[in-house]
Amino acid sequence: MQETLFIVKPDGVKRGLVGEVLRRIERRGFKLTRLEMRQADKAILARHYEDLLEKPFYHQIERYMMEGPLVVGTFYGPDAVKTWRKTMGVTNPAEADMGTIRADFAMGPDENGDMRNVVHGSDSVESAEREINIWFGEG
Ligand code: DAT
Ligand code: MG
Repeated sequence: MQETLFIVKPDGVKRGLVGEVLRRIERRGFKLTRLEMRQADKAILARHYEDLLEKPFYHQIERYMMEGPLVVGTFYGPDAVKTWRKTMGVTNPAEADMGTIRADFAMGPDENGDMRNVVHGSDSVESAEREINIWFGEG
């Protein structure tokens, strides 16, 4: 069993896709363990996306992820991390396989270059542990 962290990003919340995302988690048989609506700030994003801080597009990630409330949660089940990454599709929705969340509900970078891809998922068991601690840990 594994636990992973997912986020319905601000575009997903704004577009009413929270239920759709939760449906895909639950109907697969995964068990939700945490669920919260939050407003991200620069500090939590800097921890969450610490690997991307030096990227030229980091300011776009900040703007996108802070433009409204997001929904962050965790679920567990067999191979949860990899299965969720497959369910989301690859980072750029324009390149994601049909049937994935990112392909079904997004179209790729917008006119500002923001990669509006609706959802997040931890990319490894280690990242999941790290991210769960960032969003739901003590400090
Ligand atoms: P993923 O979310 O698939 O794990 P990532 O960790 O490489 O992808 O990047 C995190 C987020 O940063 C991604 O969901 C959207 C944004 N992003 C990635 N590459 C980008 C780019 N070239 N331009 C703008 N935003 C980008
Ligand atoms: Mg990532």
